Amino acid sequence: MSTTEATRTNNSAIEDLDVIVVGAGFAGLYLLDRLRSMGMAVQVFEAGAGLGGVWYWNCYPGARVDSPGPIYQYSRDDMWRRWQFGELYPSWQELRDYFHYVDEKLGLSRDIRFNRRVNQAEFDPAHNRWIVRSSDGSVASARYLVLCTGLSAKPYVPDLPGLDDFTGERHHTALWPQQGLDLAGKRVGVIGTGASGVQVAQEAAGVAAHLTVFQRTPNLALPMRQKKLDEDAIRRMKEKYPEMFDRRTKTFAGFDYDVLAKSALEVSDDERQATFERLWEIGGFAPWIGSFNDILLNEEANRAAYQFWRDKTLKRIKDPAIAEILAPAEPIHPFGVKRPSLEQHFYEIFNQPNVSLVDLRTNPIERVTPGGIRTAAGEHELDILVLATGFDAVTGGLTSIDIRGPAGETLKDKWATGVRAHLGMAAAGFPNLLFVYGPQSPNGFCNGPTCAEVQGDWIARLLDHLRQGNYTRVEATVAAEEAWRAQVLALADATLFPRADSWYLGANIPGKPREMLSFTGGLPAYLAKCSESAERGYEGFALS
Ligand code: NA7
Repeated sequence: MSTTEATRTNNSAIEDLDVIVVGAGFAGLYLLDRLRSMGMAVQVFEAGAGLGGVWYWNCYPGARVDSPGPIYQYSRDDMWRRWQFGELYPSWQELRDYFHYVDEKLGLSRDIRFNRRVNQAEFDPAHNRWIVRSSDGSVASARYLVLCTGLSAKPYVPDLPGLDDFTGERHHTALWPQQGLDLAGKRVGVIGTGASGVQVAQEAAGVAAHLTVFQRTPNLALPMRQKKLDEDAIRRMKEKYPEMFDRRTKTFAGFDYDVLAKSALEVSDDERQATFERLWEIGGFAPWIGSFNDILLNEEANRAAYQFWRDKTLKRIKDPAIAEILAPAEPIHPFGVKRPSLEQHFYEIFNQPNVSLVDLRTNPIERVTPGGIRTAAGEHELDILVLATGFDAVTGGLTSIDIRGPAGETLKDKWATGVRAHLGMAAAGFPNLLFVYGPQSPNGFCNGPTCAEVQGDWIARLLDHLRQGNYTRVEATVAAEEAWRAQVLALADATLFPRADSWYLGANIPGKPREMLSFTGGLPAYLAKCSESAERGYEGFALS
């Protein structure tokens, strides 16, 4: 008898479901509602105590989404008609309110098991079902396992010497105390200047006795252009929502604007400058993925964008030495090949007397001490140490679950030398396992709710097709996933993305294979591939 059979035989309390969805963020909740309405027995298992996925975990001061609220929500008419965000870029608190609103409307919580972290999943080939074991001791079985763990489910804490010796409060931004932590009057240190570091630094600068920002790589941050949304503004915006939601699937990154159909090098200097200015005034990601079509492909075009960004940024920083660390004359990597953060007053904080910047390139951390951080230039005394050091992104949330296919191979082992995931949604050797925002899908280059809906719909249709045809097993083929991998990597090689050690490439994690983890061909091209497979009877998948 196999272990899975033994588990089924010995555990009479086992829950038998059609589908187990892991994660109660945008993707998991979308699928719960969609599959439930198809009459399937489905439950969501969620590690956190509440809804929202990243918006449950990331509750540090200043945490907010980098997409405008109107586009960062479900497109269903009955979900947005009566809901309104109060700010253009909603905070984590507002996003949690939104999730509660959706829950109230759709009654999702009754099928969600909170505080249940999935630790292990093993495929039982005799019954074509997954046996899923969780942190609360529960064992459940389901025909299909759909992982909606998101891009940022596994926080990364660097192995800094002495880290455990620190006697003050120390928190990773994604594991922030749910009850909050008062930074007022404290000496706060922030390691990392990605989106989380920028956001927490902006808040800390206003209240901390002293804030020390430890920067390894400058963030080429863009103006957020945050604003409050009043009733009138919302009413006007809502008139355009149907059109906006329709456009989401037709643009490169699932937004309501697209890359320009022009090269930065084919226009006059005046036109280029005027375009950069116009996009800068719009703010958000417009200067990044709404800009000329060769910014992320051509070095010269990219350098023009960098120069524009630098000129704008330098004007905001008083001390030229600090300005050179934050916006160096010679870029450390091309513009936009690490995800730019959206900032509100990040550069101005360095003009304040209570804020200092440490350039870790010239002055690296020697060790963390009980009272702070020691660099070659001396000790920085701290009460609170914030680790804004990012994530083992895209794959970390999936490979940290012990997922075993019928041959006993784990997903972690399979991907140890590089990801293979057909259409970014399924892997050969792991039948009946699907993932949303998976590696080699548009993930990091797609607005979250857009991706949740389009991939969720594709998965729902696949499961319906299997049910109609009385199939009990679906699995990506090796040939299909190898071809998909080759395509994803070739697309990325034609861009400037390989030029930075970003999480897009897994290059922020020591020892992780360095390869593009996202499909960079744009959402419309990706969706065309997904539809093509479905129309040809799920080409690239073996159904049995
Ligand atoms: P990011 O964007 O991965 O940023 C992590 C930051 O932490 C980045 O500045 C890193 O510097 C820094 N880091 C990581 N390890 C170290 C060590 N050992 N020493 C010093 N600094 C370090 O994560 P975020 O949480 O800010 O944002 C993640 C995504 O969430 C973001 O892209 C948005 O999609 C929202 P580095 O650049 O590697 O030199």
